[in-house]
Amino acid sequence: MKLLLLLSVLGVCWAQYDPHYRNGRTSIVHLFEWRWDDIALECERYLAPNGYGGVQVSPPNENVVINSPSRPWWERYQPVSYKICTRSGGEDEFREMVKRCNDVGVNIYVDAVVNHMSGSGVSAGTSSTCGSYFNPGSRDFPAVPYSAWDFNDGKCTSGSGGIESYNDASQVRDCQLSGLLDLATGKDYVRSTIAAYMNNLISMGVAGFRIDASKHMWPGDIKAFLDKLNNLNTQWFPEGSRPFIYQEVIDLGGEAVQGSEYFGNGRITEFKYGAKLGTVIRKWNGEKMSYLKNWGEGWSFVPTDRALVFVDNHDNQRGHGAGGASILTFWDARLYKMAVGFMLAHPYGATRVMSSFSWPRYFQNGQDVNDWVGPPNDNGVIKRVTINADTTCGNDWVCEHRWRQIRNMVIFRNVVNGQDFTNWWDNGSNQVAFGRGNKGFIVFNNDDWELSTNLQTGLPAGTYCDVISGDKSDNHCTGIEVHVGSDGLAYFSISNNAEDPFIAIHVDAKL
Ligand code: AAO
Repeated sequence: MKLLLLLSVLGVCWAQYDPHYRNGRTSIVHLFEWRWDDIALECERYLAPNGYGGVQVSPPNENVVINSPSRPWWERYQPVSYKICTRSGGEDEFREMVKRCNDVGVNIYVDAVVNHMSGSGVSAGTSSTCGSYFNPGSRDFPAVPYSAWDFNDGKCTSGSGGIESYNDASQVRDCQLSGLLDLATGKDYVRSTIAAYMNNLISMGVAGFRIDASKHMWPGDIKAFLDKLNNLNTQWFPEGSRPFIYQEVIDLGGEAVQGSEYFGNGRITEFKYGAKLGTVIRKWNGEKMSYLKNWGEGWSFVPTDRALVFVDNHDNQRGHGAGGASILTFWDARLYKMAVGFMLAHPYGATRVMSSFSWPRYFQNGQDVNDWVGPPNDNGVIKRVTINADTTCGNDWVCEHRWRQIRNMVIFRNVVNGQDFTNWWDNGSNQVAFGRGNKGFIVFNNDDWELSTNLQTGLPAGTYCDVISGDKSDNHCTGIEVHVGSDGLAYFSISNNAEDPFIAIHVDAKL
C-alpha cells in the first residue's frame, strides 16, 4: 500500500520522463517523413501487433517549400506557421492518424520545432506547405502571428547574428542556428503561442514531444512553455498524465551547454550513445565489446531515466548534427543490426528505433553531396509506403523497424522489461553475452573467429528459438534452436561469418 502510494506520487511528479507506453511496450520508432495515412495503417497492421510503443512523427506544422535544392527533407525544420499542414498530410489526416494509432495502443510523439522559424535568407512570399504568406526579412509570420518583436535579433551578441562559438552559451541560445530566425522564447507571448500549438496537438491525443534544437533555448524558457501544457487526452491516457518530453540537446562534452541543465524539463537525447556504440562495434580506436560490461552511466552517459537513446537519427545518418563517421546506419546493415540488438537488449535509457528512406548517397571529399535529398516522391508528393510480399517496404522506404532482427529485439525488450542486467560474460575481446533476469539472454560474436562455449543464461530449462536467425512459429523454430539445461546452462556456437553473428532468446519464444 505504502509502496503503491509512493509510486503514484513519483509517477505524478516524474510524468514528463515517462513515455506513457501501453500494454507493456518499450520502444519508439521514428517514421521519418512518412505520410500520416501511412502511419495510421502501419500502427494497425504492424506496430501494434509487433509491440512498438510509439511513433515519432516528422514536424506536422506548416513549413517553407524549398525548391533549390528540390524539396530537401530539411525544409520541414523551417516553420512558417503552426497550422497542421505539410507534405505528410493536413489536420484531418493527422487527427485520424493519432486516433487510429491510439486506438491500437500506439502513442504519437511530435517533433516540435519551436526554437526558430524559417531561414533568414528565404525570400518573402507564399512558398509554404499551406500557402501562408511570410517575410523572413521583416520577421513577419502573419499566419501565427509573429513579428519582429518576437525574435532574438536584439539579444544576440555575436557580430554576424549567428552562433559563432559553441563555447558561448548565450550565443548558442540567443543567436541564429544556421541562419534560422531565433524566436524570443523569453517573451510570454512567444511562450503562450508555442504552448497553444502544443496544446492543440495534445487535445488531438499526442502523447509527447521531441523538442527540436533544445540546446538553442534556455532551459528556463522551455520550462515556461512546458508549464503551460495541458495533461494528456483522457480518452486514451490516465487522468493527470503529463506529456512525455525529450529534448534534442547534443552534448558530446567540451562545449558551454550541458545536457544536465535540461533534466528538470524532461529527458534528453544522449548523443554519446550512438557515437560510442558505433565506435565499439566497428572496433575503432582499440574499442572492444568486452568494454561494454559497464555500458550506460559507466560510460559517463546521463542517468538512465533522463536518456533517450538511439543508434542513429535522421541527422547523423547523413552527416548532419553530431556523432561523426562512427555512426552506424542501415547502409552498414550487418553491424547496424548488432548495434540495435545490443541497444534493445540493454536496460539503459528509453529506446528509439530509426526507420529511414533510402537516397542516392554519393561521397565527394568525404562528404555526402546528396545529404539533402528528401523522401521518395512524385513531383514533390511523398510516395506511399508499399509493402512487399516478404513484409519489407517498397518505394525506397527502408523500414528498418520491419527487419526481423530489429522487430524481434523490440519484442525482446518488452518481454524482459523490468528485469535486471545479469550473467554478463565476455572473452576479453568482442564476444560478449548478458541476460535480463530469467526472461531473456543475448550472445554476440564480433570477433574474427568462431564463438563456441557454454554460458549461464539464467533461463528456465527448455528449447528456445533464436529470434535473430528466425522466429517461433507453430511451436517450432524457423532458425537456430537453443537448449537450456536445468542448470540454466546452454551451448552457443556462432560463426564469425554468420549472416547475423548474434543470438537472442527469451521466454516468449520457448517451445
Ligand atoms: C538548412 C541549410 C543551411 C541553411 C539553413 C537556413 O542546410 O545551410 O543555413 O537551412 O536556411 C536541419 C538541417 C539543416 C537545415 C535545417 C533547416 O540539418 O541543415 O539548415 O534543418 O532547414 C546543431 C544543433 C541541432 C541540429 C543540428 C543539425 O545543435 O539542434 O545542428 N539538429 C536539429 C534537427 C535538424 C534541423 C535542426 C535542428 C534545425 O535535428 O534536422 O536542421 O531545426 C556541433 C554542435 C551541435 C550542432 C552541430 C552541427 O556538433 O555541438 O549542437 O548541432 O555542431 O552544427 C563533432 C562535435 C559535435 C559537433 C559536430 C559538428 O561531432 O563533437 O559537438 O562535430 O561540428
